[in-house]
Amino acid sequence: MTIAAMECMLRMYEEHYDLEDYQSGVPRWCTGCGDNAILAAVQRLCRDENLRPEKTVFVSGIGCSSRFPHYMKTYGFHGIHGRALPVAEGIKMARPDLTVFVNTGDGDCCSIGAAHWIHAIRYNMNLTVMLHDNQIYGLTKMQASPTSPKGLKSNTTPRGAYLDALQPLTVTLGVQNVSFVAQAVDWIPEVLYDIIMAAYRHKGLSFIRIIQRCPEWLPDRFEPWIQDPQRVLLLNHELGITVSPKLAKVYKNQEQHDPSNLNRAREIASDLDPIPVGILYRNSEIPCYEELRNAGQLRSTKLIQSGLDAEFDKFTVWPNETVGLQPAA
Ligand SMILES: Cc1ncc(C[n+]2csc(CCOP(=O)(O)OP(=O)(O)O)c2C)c(N)n1
Ligand code: SF4
Ligand SMILES: [Mg+2]
Repeated sequence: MTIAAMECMLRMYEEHYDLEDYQSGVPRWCTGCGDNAILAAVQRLCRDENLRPEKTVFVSGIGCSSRFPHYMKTYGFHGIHGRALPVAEGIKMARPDLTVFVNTGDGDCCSIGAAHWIHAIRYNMNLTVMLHDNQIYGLTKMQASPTSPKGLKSNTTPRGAYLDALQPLTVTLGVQNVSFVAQAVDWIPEVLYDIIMAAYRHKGLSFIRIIQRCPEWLPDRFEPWIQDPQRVLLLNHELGITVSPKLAKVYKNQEQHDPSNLNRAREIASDLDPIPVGILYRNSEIPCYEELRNAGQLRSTKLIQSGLDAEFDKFTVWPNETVGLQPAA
């Protein structure tokens, strides 16, 4: 074998990643927490797409779900409550060559971070956003979130939540420049994986609302839907996701939904029961903000270096030239 062939084989070997190459630490989530299923699907995706760990970033806010970057052996930023999206946008703006994922909770995204969420949809940067929606503040021990169902008793709503829940899908589908909206549930891992994969491959901001179980604070919340597959509406389409025949036998309630149909997507999103699962909307024609601003140009190493030098030089205390050097005594 020639040296060139050996080098080529070595590179192929080095550039092949296994699941362990993306796994970091032991997740501290509760047993049965839906975040575990989301993590498993994402690690599988990274392995299957052979994502280079040093070119991949996970950004989160604060919450149980926002611990996500700790469990990925990639770059990560466990950020500030509600600010996952602007941090991710900053990263993508400076380094459009990186693959950037965002993990955010229903409190993080739809409460304190709601303004960032709306503007991120409009900016349509090439990010994969996973909303871990357990309909409760998990980390801080059971306060109502905007997506908590009406009547839910929690530590902040002891008489039951007064308002109808905010619907993340209808909100997202109403924003200018929306380009990808999907819904998944943590208890159908095959579809969860397919949806995250489709979102990752979409160019533009892909928003996935993942209905996520929190057995600690809302133990039976989704049990009626888990026990009755008829209460899940699978969106099956060649332009969306196609479900396996095995799964189709269990989840018989299906709709052939063309994800380019925005009006139908909005109607589907408004029907809460059965829970729609699949890709509601996809439009690859919407321009990404980072391309409009950077015109696809990566900043050169030299440019980055000179920018950093300029920043550091701001704090330099220069010797007073008028004093000059005193001759040694
Ligand atoms: C500025 C600020 N306000 C409030 C908090 C307290 N806090 C931490 S996590 C959290 C809510 C988390 O809920 P969610 O985003 O739904 O995540 P989950 O824990 O359910 O995954 C709150 C209110 C904080 N850390 N920072
Ligand atoms: S409190 Fe709920 S959301 Fe947090 S780790 Fe436990 S089950 Fe998951
Ligand atoms: Mg939550």
